[in-house]
Amino acid sequence: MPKATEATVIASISNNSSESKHARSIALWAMLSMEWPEPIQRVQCIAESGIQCLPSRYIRPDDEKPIGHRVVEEEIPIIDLSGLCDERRRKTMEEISSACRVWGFFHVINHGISPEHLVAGSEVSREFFRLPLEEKQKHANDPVTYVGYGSRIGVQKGATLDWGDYYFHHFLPLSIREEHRWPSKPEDYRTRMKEYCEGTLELCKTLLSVFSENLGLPQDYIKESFGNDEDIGICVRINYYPVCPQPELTYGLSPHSDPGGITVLLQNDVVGLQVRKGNYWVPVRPVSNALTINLGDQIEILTNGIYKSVEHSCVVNKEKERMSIVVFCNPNGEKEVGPIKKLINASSPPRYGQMTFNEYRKFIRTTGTKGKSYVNSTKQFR
Ligand SMILES: O=C(O)CCC(=O)C(=O)O
Ligand SMILES: [Fe+2]
Repeated sequence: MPKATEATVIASISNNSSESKHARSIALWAMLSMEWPEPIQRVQCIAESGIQCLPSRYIRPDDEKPIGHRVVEEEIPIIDLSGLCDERRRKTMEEISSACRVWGFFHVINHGISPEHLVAGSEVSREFFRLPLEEKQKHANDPVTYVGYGSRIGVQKGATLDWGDYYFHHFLPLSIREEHRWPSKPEDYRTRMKEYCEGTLELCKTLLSVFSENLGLPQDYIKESFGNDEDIGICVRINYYPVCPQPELTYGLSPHSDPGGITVLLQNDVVGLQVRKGNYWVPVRPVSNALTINLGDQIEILTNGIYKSVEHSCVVNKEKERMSIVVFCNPNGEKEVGPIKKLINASSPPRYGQMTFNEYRKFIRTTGTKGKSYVNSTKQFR
């Protein structure tokens, strides 16, 4: 297999020929078989050492610093999902349709997951990051599967890093759940997280059927494009953003769109998430007992761009650590995803090519977060 360089990967994402797509695929594979390019340092350890100045590898270039963001205080929609079950159904469906088209981001309340399960999921996640370093290190992850305790996304040597640690693992399909790779402490982590994931799975199924109906498709259409009940993808990423001595110079998570289908976010009460709206950014303020939904690249591709994945980023702060539990609902990794045929016609030709989700997600796992560059690079121009 040819040896990939960072340059070949970067060059191939901005070129759209079929040879280049093939080259991109080979390059991404080759890079993924690598180790992390530099020794991993835990951001939590750096923060707890009491440093006053940010180490240079976390400082973004001037034109990428969050202080360059124009931030506008708007509210993303809050949608009461209990309305789907009574006479408000039509109105609620319309609210979801409008939120998907205008924002790609919305809060949901009365989403079916009890406040107790939200609290339990948050607590076990928080407790994991309170464990001694040696305990967390037992689960250190690698750049091939990403499963475990991690501190970077992407394997580009010398890349500017984000100010955050995370834990990533799968819930579905069962064949890749590998529960022994979930945190073993706190002791009730696995039970609590399973309950939380079961709840989010039901929520995602409901949303996928609403999206289908709103787009004039049979109710199960998008869900079945993700896989059947056993092989749909559900994975968890717990993000931990320690306090930061110079938050104006870095991100907890730099701008990106999520590569998958639907993202369900539970954040603690510290504001940090921002969503891009045109040329400005809107803070996503936590709403009590709500979950925040955002659309990922696979929904943009399946809907042929009718719904768009939306760029977002997280800023950090000097006083308070921030945490989020993110559940990603994705197409099964082996399933080819492309624009849904029923959404294509003469005036709306296919705008994206076909690719399996496993192949697609190699991009972010290789180059790290890069705005919406990958989904844009898969567009077919006619
Ligand atoms: O921490 C957050 O609020 C967002 C996290 C996120 O965007 C992600 O994990 O993809
Ligand atoms: Fe994200």
